[in-house]
Amino acid sequence: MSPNASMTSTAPNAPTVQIVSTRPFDGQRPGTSGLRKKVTVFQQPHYLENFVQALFDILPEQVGTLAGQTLVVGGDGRFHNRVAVQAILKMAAANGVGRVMVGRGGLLSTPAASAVIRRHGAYGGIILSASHNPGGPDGDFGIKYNIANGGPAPEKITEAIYARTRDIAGYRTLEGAADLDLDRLGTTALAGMTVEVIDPVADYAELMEKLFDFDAMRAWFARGGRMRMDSMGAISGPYARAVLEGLLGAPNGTVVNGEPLEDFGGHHPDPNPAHATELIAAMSGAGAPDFGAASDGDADRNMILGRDFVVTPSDSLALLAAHATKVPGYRDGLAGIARSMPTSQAADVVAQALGIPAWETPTGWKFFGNLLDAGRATLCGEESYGTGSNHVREKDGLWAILFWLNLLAATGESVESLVRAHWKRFGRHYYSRHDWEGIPTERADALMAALREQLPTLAGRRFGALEIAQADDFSYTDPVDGSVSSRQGVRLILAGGSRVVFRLSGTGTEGATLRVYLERFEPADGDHDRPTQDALADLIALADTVARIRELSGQTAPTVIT
Ligand code: VG1
Ligand code: CO
Repeated sequence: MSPNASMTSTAPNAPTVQIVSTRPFDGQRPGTSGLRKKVTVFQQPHYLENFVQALFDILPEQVGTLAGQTLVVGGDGRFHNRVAVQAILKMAAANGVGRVMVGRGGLLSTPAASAVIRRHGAYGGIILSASHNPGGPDGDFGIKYNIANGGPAPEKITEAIYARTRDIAGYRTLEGAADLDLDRLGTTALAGMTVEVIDPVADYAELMEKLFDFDAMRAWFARGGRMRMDSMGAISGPYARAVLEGLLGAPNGTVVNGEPLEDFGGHHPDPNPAHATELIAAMSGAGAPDFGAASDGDADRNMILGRDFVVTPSDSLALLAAHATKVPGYRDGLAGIARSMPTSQAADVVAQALGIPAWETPTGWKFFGNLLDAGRATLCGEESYGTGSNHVREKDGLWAILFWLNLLAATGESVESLVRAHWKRFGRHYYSRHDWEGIPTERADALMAALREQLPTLAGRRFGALEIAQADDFSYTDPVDGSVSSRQGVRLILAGGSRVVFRLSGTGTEGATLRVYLERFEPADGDHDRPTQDALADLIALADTVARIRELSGQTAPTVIT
């Protein structure tokens, strides 16, 4: 396919708008969080451009005219980030965008992009990231669109983009425009559009200062509190250094792997016990720091650790909610707590104690936007190491880490003692997720189909001491706009409240990943000291019996257990 250019403007020596003819690519449907593919897929001529033009084409009808509006653009700095940013800038100018605010070097963490969109009243933003997926020339790349509230576009918009990618025939870009220098702060013009290169950290750091007690956290470090923040070679590095080592006076070296690298140093920038092994090792033993934390490729995920102690994300959400009023930004209490369906019910127990609503949404941050905008929820969380609040419309890794640090400083407690006290008060939700990665797509689809077929017959069935009370495919009706999202995961709810949930990942780029979520409640006066996999053993066996995972996947064990 050769670009067939036609000039629509002819000023000499100035960039001119060019319409490049193109043909649709298959498979440009955004998943849980935008369009994610191998870098090599994005490197095909016109691939990124088609998707971006589809976005620009549908926005006027879905949201309102783009002409003269401000867009925010930035990414997590992975391989292909710079190329993509330059292409998007030219396309934005050719599509009549008034101004683009872009982070220096083309960088913006996902939560910082959300903060910038909100603070500057932008029309929306384009975020370049494949988040926790590996990077580099053979790794993954991704693109997603966020709306004016700073949050991921709802399904109505992502589906409209996808529909447009199916019949796209051309895209608008500039001919004769040199790449812009994105490494210097300041304002330049690009064919009538203003490009403002902004400090990617400034707005975000100011927002954190408004929410947390920086004096108390400074005092915690001054008293000798020791922390290790592992940025995993990704974009949280500059943010964490500026806030922790800069504003809070933590010793230099508190942030490790703090230089954002195009390939994350070859690591998988996914902060969980399976991938953050270096941090787990550093946090074990008597000489370990008091507080450990990590964040993912685009800095929206968080992992929290104490000395020899790892906090489960579902517990983290519940604990932050229970202690929220100790933190300045949440002093007046919470309007509600929202969690994705597979996330444990620990947060619901806290919501009940606080007398506030507990919301259960499908997987993916886009489903929290309406609840936050409507003031019905203040804190949100997912089991996948994502926690956030109404301060932005994305999950926010460093925010969650600062929230914990603020609690350590305010209470003088350790991470472990806070969690153990939480279990003593509310009970413990033993929780684990088993991922079966790289299943051939047809096999994974067949497994889910077989599971769905059984649903009508499962309620009332017994498996040893376990009895299935309810079995369904989760469907969500948004309480604010009434939109319905169905087939969001198969749930087996057992008598007594234990759960097993099955769904296929919507962020992978190779084959299919089956996620099996396992949860069992142990009351406040029960045994909170069992190894998690032991405590869940009967549920793990039940999951395999009902879904025939080994048989239908062709694999003998999960590839990742968190
Ligand atoms: C995963 C997680 C989900 C999260 C999504 C994006 O999606 O399970 O909770 O919202 O990633 O997070 P899936 O469809 O693969 O299960 V990120 O930090 O990758 O933007
Ligand atoms: Co992420």
